[in-house]
Amino acid sequence: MVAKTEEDFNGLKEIGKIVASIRDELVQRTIPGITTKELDDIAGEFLEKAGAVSAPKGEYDFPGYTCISVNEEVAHGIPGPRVIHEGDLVNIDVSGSKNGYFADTGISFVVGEGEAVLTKICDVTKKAFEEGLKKAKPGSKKSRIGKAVFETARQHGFTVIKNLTGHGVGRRIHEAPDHICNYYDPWDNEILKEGMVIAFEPFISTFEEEAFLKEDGLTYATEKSYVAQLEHTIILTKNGPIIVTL
Ligand code: M2C
Ligand code: CO
Ligand code: CO
Repeated sequence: MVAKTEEDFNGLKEIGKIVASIRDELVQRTIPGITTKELDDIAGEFLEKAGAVSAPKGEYDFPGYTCISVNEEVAHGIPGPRVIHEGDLVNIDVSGSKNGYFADTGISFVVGEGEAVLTKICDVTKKAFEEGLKKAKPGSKKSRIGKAVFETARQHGFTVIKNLTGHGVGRRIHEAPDHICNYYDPWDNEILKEGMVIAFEPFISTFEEEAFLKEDGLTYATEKSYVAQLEHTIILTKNGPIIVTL
């Protein structure tokens, strides 16, 4: 969507704050021994208390309030009996709606002490997010965001997952612009607009560049690569980006 009114800004900020606080709560509670279903149930309670609706459930009938992806899983991990262990790479992605406004946020992190490469990939993902964000300006080409993400990944010896992208958000969970690529697409001539609302989500990978769908038809995974994601919902303005999911 393109946010124009005070109501738009306030609506987006309200749902942004809700999903961000649930994301942070789940990260805090991700300790060895907990299952992904237990974490998701907590998210369900918090969403209800806040008067918000899970976007995966509400929009796609996804079997979870949130998407929780562990190790080889990259995105759309289905909450279930999987037990979290020390050293796991976990991604928690929380998206929801309230009063007709949607926000989307996610983060990858290592549970306790893990392999050094896991911490590195999470740090590089944050860096790639920051570099991409610098290019997220009204009047600029959308493709500049992906260029910055890809270059940052390469500088640190990593690459990106090319078939998972950011997207427009606001009145729906996924809306125009459909793809905010994490690499440079020379054919993408779209210009970012004042007030445009985007979910920017770099997926940084150790080497594979394509995630495949598991047999469940929902979960994206890689064969052998580690992948980290960081996602925020952002309103683009001439005075700088407003990150509603901080
Ligand atoms: O938009 C995402 O960040 C998720 C979608 C949840 S709906 C099942 N919040 C996403 C993740 C991976 C690929 C595309 N989109
Ligand atoms: Co998301
Ligand atoms: Co998203």
